Amino acid sequence: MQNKLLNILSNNKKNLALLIDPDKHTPESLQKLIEETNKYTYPNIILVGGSLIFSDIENTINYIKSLSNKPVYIFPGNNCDLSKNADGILLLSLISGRNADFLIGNHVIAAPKLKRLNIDIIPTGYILIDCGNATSVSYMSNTTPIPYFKNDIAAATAIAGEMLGLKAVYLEGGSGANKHISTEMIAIVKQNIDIPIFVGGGIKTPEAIKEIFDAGANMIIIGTVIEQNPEMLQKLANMI
Ligand code: 1GP
Repeated sequence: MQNKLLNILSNNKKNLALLIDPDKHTPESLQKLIEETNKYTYPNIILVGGSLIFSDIENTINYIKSLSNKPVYIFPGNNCDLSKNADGILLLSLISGRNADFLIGNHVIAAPKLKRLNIDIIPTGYILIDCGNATSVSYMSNTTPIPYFKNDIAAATAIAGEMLGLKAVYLEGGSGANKHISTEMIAIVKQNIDIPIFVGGGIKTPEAIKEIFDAGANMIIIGTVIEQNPEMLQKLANMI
């Protein structure tokens, strides 16, 4: 199980992850969406989570696993979001922020349980970028995102994450962002690090997916556009 996601990332130049927010689905809508996802090679990864979740994340993961063979990774909002039935977890350290709870505090609380779960753990530098609108993740984490045009700060943050031994960085514009992170910023981060780059937040069109992969993303995360428009799945999948 260990390093399963990193193997997938090293074998595929382009990866698309579908983010499922458990609170946004009924069992029926989730079943429909997962069955639709099963028709295509992409998305090749399913993430489950969000900044604040009312539902039981484990039930959602079990349900998805009963319907799909695609790897399911936890995208945790805090140390409550754990499940032994996930394939793994993006262990996010919010390195763009200066809130110790999200840099290391939640990790210390989760670590003993996480060790017992024996799932694939991906130490991920989580970097929030201000894409123009207030986001749940910024509010919930009590951190200030990096300004949209400050490519140098984003690059330096990513370099520091790589130097600290993190295995990937996630450039996050925030769920439902009006615009996605600029391709200039993604390209500059790419020039400066060798670990995989994940990009999410406000990505809505096949054209945006192409531009973001061209800029150097290894994995793109989409959520809101599919919640609002499930038929977009085929168009986005076909772009890859
Ligand atoms: C949010 O990056 C993800 O954490 C996905 O964002 O919902 O805007 O696609 P969207």
